[in-house]
Amino acid sequence: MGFAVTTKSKEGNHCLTKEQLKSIFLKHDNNHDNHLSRKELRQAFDELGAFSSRYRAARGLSHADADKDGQIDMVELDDLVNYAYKLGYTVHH
Ligand SMILES: [Ca+2]
Ligand SMILES: [Ca+2]
Repeated sequence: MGFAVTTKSKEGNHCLTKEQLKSIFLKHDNNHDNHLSRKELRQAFDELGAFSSRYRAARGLSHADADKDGQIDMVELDDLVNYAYKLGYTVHH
């Protein structure tokens, strides 16, 4: 992707848009089954620079996994994006 991301909001940084967050999550659907497993979520949060990607993946799952199958499908993804968006991940310019 070519840019560094951080969880800290500093002046001059721009929050990632929901579209950017979504594309980052989708990029980590490594087996292209249109579901994000806990492992794939962790990798996505790693890229976002989460302090604890394990914790964030667990929180994101419990927040967005409506049918409790342990994976985020393309409908649940919007909730996950909203969850991540509120955390305010930023991109350096
Ligand atoms: Ca997957
Ligand atoms: Ca689910």
